[in-house]
Amino acid sequence: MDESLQNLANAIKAGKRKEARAATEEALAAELSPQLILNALTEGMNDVGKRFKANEIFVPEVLVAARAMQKSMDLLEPVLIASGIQPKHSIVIGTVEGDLHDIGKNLVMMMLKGANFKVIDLGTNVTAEKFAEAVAEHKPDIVALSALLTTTMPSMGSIVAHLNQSGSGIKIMVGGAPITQDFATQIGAHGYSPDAASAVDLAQQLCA
Ligand code: B1M
Repeated sequence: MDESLQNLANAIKAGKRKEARAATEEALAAELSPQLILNALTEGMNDVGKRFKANEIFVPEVLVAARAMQKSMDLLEPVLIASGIQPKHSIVIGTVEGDLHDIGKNLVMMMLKGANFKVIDLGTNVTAEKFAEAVAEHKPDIVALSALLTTTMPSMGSIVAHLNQSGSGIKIMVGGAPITQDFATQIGAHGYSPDAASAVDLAQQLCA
């Protein structure tokens, strides 16, 4: 691997924003293919995801890695668009109606971006109608719902029911601290993941 790409992957793994930016600038100045740069970025975030799953690192480290990834992505995104390299899959994500917690949802979003998903973020307190409108507008592969409160779990159930009844056939994945696989199955979601790294694996499985 080119030295600047190795530096980029390492900077993301270590959560070093300035280094990630500098390595991306270096790789772009050397006219390396945007796809190769994206691969280095993804490799960095994959490693972060694996270590997070293995409890070797924790939320703060993942957040700093995600920020370093974003610094690189800010420079890379226009080049990727100009060169016609598009993410293969897209996801609409949001925290369900009544719920304002978004730290976990944002972490999931950053990991998905790091795995080259196009992510449309609807924010927090998102109603079933807003999710359905976003599905009609963006035609994503997946809708991802986050809930952090036991009191908003019923809201998650209603949104899944609404989307399943809409006839769009959209795949739905759910997560958040009070959510379990049993609950996900019970409300008719297509997948559940306990953390941000597993959310990427699940999204990839649902798109396969
Ligand atoms: Co709130 N809050 N909060 N809160 N808050 C909790 C969740 C709570 C457990 C605290 C407690 O009592 N111990 C409790 C819920 C209890 C319950 O329901 N059983 C609680 C409460 C009660 C409340 C209020 C009702 C308090 C009040 O006003 N009386 C209120 C509700 C507001 C509302 O939403 N309507 C409230 C408000 C807030 C703040 C606004 C102050 C703030 C949120 C700020 C923000 O998000 N921008 C806040 C916070 C920060 C927390 C705690 C402390 C931390 C949550 C967090 O960000 N964790 C939390 C207690 C705790 O967890 N220690 C608490 C870090 C984050 C990375 O983890 O979100 O679990 P998490 O995400 C993980 C996984 O769950 C998973 O991946 C992430 C990373 O691995 N995941 C997904 C999440 N979404 C996923 C989606 C997926 C897949 C995986 O696929 C789609």
